[in-house]
This record gives sequence, structure tokens and C-alpha cells, in this order.
Amino acid sequence: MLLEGKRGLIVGVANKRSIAWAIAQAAHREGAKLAFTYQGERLKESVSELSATLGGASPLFECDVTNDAQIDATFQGLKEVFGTLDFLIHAVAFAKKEELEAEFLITSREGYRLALDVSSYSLTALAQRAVPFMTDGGSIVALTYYGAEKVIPRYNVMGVAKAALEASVRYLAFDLGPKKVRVNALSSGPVQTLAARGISGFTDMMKHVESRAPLRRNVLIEEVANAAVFLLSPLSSGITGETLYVDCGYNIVGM
Ligand code: 0WE
Repeated sequence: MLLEGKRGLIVGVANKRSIAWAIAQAAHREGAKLAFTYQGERLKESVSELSATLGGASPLFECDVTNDAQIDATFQGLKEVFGTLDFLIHAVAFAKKEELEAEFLITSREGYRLALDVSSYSLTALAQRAVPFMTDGGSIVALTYYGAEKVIPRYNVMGVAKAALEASVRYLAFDLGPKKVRVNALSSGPVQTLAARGISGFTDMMKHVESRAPLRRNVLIEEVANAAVFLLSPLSSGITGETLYVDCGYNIVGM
């Protein structure tokens, strides 16, 4: 029970295939008490049904991460139900579909702004409000992807957003270290989620990783979730500002 008695907020569950949901299940298995956010009425039922399967009613908050008032309301609600907080999972990203299909060159000002607002700035916006509740230290984990670092065709503006997210993790880790709040990024290999399914050529990408990765396979969502538990738990007490790759070794290969 690596997370026994700990309370956490999970941001980014959309459906049963979400990486955020796999992390929630693993954290629950390790004894954590969880609260969830959902983005808009559209996802309320899905998140509510999933969280109900964990037994006991998990607190749910509507939270569009581009809306400061909704983020404020989420933490106001958390203050009432939890009082204090031990961890936060950030697993949200969005870019316009048309900007993930063409060249990076065509990225619009509005598409760039939206992708960075949802996928990068939101971590800082959430951390600002979470930290006052992390009175006994804490752990913040953000999901990222290798496209932050190397060009992955069609990842485009999301790659720029994830690069900003990874840099934000380092700057937040620096600021929050004295408060004993750790901040890390978890760089998952490709996983078939709702966010991935809309992407043309995703199946071929998975085949490519399978043939090149040292472990000769794609990562399992449960492996990503277990690594997240590690980063949330005292087992990783000396690690902050880090990007941990959980990608079957794909990122270490040069040729
Ligand atoms: O971060 C992601 C996915 C992020 C994502 C996905 C979508 C699809 C639907 C952000 N915005 C949207 N907007 C939509 O309208 N991944 C790591 C998965 C992913 O997405 C890719 C990938 C991989 C891998 C896009 C292009 C190329 C590779």
C-alpha cells in the first residue's frame, strides 16, 4: 500500500481508456483517496460511472482547465471534502485536429494559444491552487510525450506544448522544492486512448515503436500507471524536476 492514507486529485479522465483512469485505479489499489475533475457536462457521466467503480463516492468537480473560476471552485470544493492534498495528476492536452494533421508550419496563433493554454499553462494554474493544500509536502505528476524533445511527424503544436510543459515541471520543481512538493513529468510511449484514436497513422506508429524499442513492444497502460504510483509515493522521495520515460526504451535509440 504505497499511497495509504494519501489524498489525490486526478485531472484528465475522459473514459475507461484514459491514462488518467489507469493511474486512478493503480493509486486506489495502493490505498489513495481520490477526487476527480471532468471537462464539461459531456464527460460528467463517464467520470462519475468510472469513479463509482472504486467503491465509495469520490468527489467530482467540473473543471475546464482554461477557466480560472472553475479551477478555483475545484480547490474550494476540495478544501471542504479533503482539507489537505498529497498529490495531483495532470493528464490533459488538446490541439485542434487540423493542426495535428498538416505541417507545423501552418499553426495558427489561436491554435498555438489554445494548445499551450490547455496542455501547458494549466499545470501551473493547478499547481498554484494545489500547493496551499499540500501542507505535508506533495507530489505533482504531469503526462508528457517524446514529441516534446524530438520531431514526431504530425505531433506539431502538441510537441511545442509538451516542451513547455516539461520546462514548467522543472521551474515548478525549483519553486516548490523548499515546500517539499515534488514535480515530475512522466513520458509515456504511445497508448491507444481516445486522444490517440482520432490520429491517422497511429497504428503504424505503434508498429514502428514495437520494431525499434529495446523491449520490442509498446508500453502497457498499467506500466505507465505503476510508474505514476512510484512518482507519487515516498519511493521517489529524492526525485524532482525529472522526466521519467516509460516507453520500453524507445527514447534511448539513435538508429
Ligand atoms: O499527446 C497526445 C495526444 C494529444 C492530443 C490528441 C488529440 C486528438 C483529437 C491533443 N489534441 C487532440 N485533438 C483532437 O482533436 N499523444 C501523445 C498521443 C499522440 O497524438 C499524436 C501522436 C501521438 C503519439 C498526434 C500526432 C502524432 C503522434
